[in-house]
Amino acid sequence: MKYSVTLSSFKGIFESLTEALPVLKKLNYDAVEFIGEKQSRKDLDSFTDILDTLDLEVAGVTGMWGNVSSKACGRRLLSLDRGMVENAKRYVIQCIELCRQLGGQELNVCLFTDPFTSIPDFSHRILSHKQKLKLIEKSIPLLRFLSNNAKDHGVLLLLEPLNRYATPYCCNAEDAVHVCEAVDHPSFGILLDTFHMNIEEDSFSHAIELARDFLLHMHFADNNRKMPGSGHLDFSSILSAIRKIKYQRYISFEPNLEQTSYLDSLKEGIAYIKGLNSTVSIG
Ligand SMILES: [Mn+2]
Repeated sequence: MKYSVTLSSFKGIFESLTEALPVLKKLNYDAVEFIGEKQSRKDLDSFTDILDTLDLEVAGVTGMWGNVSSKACGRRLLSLDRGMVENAKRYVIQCIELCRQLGGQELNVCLFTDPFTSIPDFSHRILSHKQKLKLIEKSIPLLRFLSNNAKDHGVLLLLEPLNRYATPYCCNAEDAVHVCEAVDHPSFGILLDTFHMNIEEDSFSHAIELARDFLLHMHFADNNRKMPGSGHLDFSSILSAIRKIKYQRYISFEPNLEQTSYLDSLKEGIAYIKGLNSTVSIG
């Protein structure tokens, strides 16, 4: 198992992303997930130079979707406005290119639509599951097109189910598997995130088992979006389930970090997961 951290977690902590790299190396992380936003050639070059010096890998690129920024709000793969979909398509293509340049393996996509059609469905009772699937299914040809682009660049495109408070479209492993089967492309798979799973899945192990043929990346955060061990998620059962399906790809931590405590959180979080992983039983 290899361990990575999303660089988006350091927002507000460091002025430059490169400052996080020696810290992560010192704490024995293997890799980082780069932020899916445009970078200057100069910044990218200095970033890759430091990675090489420290012998750190790039796991992939974290797609910036939804309300994380004003730009991200306009990336709507499920929009009814073709211009908006084009915008999201261009964004994915740029991130695939960025991922290739950095030697990363994967980019996550999340499914958002327009605010006027997406009445905040925080209860999952406003729109029926059938209505949601119908809109999601419209994106299949585009997802297949983007998977071809990803394949040409040696990158995997991974669908990440989010919880209902982010988007009501594709919130669990079952919906993601449905999309994967329809897209039917070797470069298209699934990313499961324990924070979102905690809200949407009936059971961690059932969801992991369900997604087993497509599961190519994982985001780890506790129920409070902090590092594992800071909340009450049962990471032994999560690790046990991913060992059972012989998942051997990255565990990428995606916590909210604070200026005053990020060092201890990163140190304790990885120690906690490594400790559980060495004692957990399979199954
Ligand atoms: Mn995530």
